[in-house]
Amino acid sequence: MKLAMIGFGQAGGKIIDKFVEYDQRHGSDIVRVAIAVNTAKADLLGLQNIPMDQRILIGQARVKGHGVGADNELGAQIAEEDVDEVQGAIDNIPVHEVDAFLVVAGLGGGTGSGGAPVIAKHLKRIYTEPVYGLGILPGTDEGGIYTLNAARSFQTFIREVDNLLVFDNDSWRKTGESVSGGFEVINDEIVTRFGVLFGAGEITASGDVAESVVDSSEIINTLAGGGVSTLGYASEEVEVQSSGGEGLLSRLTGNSNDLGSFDSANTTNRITSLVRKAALGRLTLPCEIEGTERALLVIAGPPEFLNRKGIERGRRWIEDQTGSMEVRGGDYPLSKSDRVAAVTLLSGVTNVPRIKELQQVAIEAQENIEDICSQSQENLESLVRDDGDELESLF
Ligand SMILES: Nc1nc2c(ncn2[C@@H]2O[C@H](COP(=O)(O)OP(=O)(O)OP(=O)(O)O)[C@@H](O)[C@H]2O)c(=O)[nH]1
Ligand SMILES: [Mg+2]
Repeated sequence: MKLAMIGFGQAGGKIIDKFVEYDQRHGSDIVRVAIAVNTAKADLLGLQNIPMDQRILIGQARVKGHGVGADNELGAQIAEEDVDEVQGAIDNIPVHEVDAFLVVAGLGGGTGSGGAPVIAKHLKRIYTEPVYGLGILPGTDEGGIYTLNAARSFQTFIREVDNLLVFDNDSWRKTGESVSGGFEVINDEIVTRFGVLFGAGEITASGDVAESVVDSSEIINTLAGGGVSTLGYASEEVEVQSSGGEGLLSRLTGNSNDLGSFDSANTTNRITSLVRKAALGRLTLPCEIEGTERALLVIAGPPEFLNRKGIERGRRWIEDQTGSMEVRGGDYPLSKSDRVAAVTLLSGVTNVPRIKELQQVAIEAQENIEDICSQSQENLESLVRDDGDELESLF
C-alpha cells in the first residue's frame, strides 16, 4: 500500500529515512512521500534519504533549532503552533494517491512524543484516509521522565489514530552495544518488518503471479477497529536457481542439498513452521496473543516457495491461538528474494504486560516529580530565608 510517512522527532525521522532507503532498495513502492519534522536542526541535517525540502524545522522562535529537551508538553505546543508548516509539506503531495498516513515517533522524548498525537489529530480532521501511528517505547533504563513521557504520549496518541502500531525498544535492546549502534540494528528490524507488511499490499511491477495476493484493503480492514497492534516476523533463507532447467534447491539447516525436499508438502510445512516462529517469537511489542481481535498473515518470498495450503494452515493456526474469528492471510510474491518470510500482524491486542508496567512506573514517576518539586521549593525557601536579620534585596 502507498503511505504518506511523517516522522516526528529524532527517532521518527531516522526510521522514516530508513524506510525511504528500504523502499528504493527493494522497489517496494510503499513510500509515496516522506516528511521529517523536528525542533532540532542538527537531527534534520543528519538524515540521508529524505529530500531537503521535506525536512521541516518547527519551533524555531521558541527553541532556536535545539530541540525541546524531552519536554513533551512543549513538543505538543510547538506542533500545534506550527502545524501549518507541516501541512505545507503535505499540500505538495497528491493525497488521492495515498492509501493511508503513518506517523512515526519515539514516545519517550519531547518533540515526537508531544508532536505525533497533534499531527495525527490534525490529519484525521482534514483527510478521509486512515491515520496510523507507529510509536516507539523507550528502554526501561532510560529513566523516569522517558517512561512518564511515553505513557502520557501513548494514552494521547492512541486516541488520535486509527490504529497504534507499537515497537518496544526495551525488549529489543542488546546489552553491551553502543546506543547508536544498537539503534541501527533495531531500526533495520523495524523497517524490514513493517516494510514487508505494507509492501504486501502493493502490487509489484514485476508481474509476479501469486495464488492469493494480499491487498491493501486487507491491511486496512485488519487495522480498522483500532487499538494496539504488534508484529511478528520470521524468515528463512532459500536457494533459488535463477536459470537453467535444474529446478530449485531448497536449503534447510541440517538438510542441505536435499533435492527431494523441494515439493509442495515441504513448502506447506516450511510455511506453517515459519508462521509459528513469527507469532510465538519476539513481537515488536511482546504480548499474549490470545484475545487478539484481528490478525493478518503475510507470507513473502519467491512464488515457487509459496502455496495456498501453507498459508491456509498457518491462518487457521493463528485463529486457534488467538481465538479470533477475523484472521486474514495471503502472499506477497518477491521473485528476486532469497528468503521466505512470515509476517503476523496482531491487531487489537489486549493482554500487554509491558503497557501496564509502563503506566504503573509513569504514575510513580509523576508522583515522585511532584514531591521533588514541592520539596525543592521548600528547600530553596529555607536556603534563601534569612532567619533573624532582615536583608534587603537589590531590587
Ligand atoms: N528505535 C529507535 N528508537 C530511538 C531512536 N532514537 C531515539 N529513540 C528512542 O526515542 C525516544 C525519544 O528520543 P528522540 O526521538 O531522540 O526524541 P525527540 O522526539 O527528538 O525529542 P527531543 O530530543 O526531546 O526534542 C527515546 O526514548 C529513545 O528510546 C532510534 O534511532 N531508533
Ligand atoms: Mg531530539
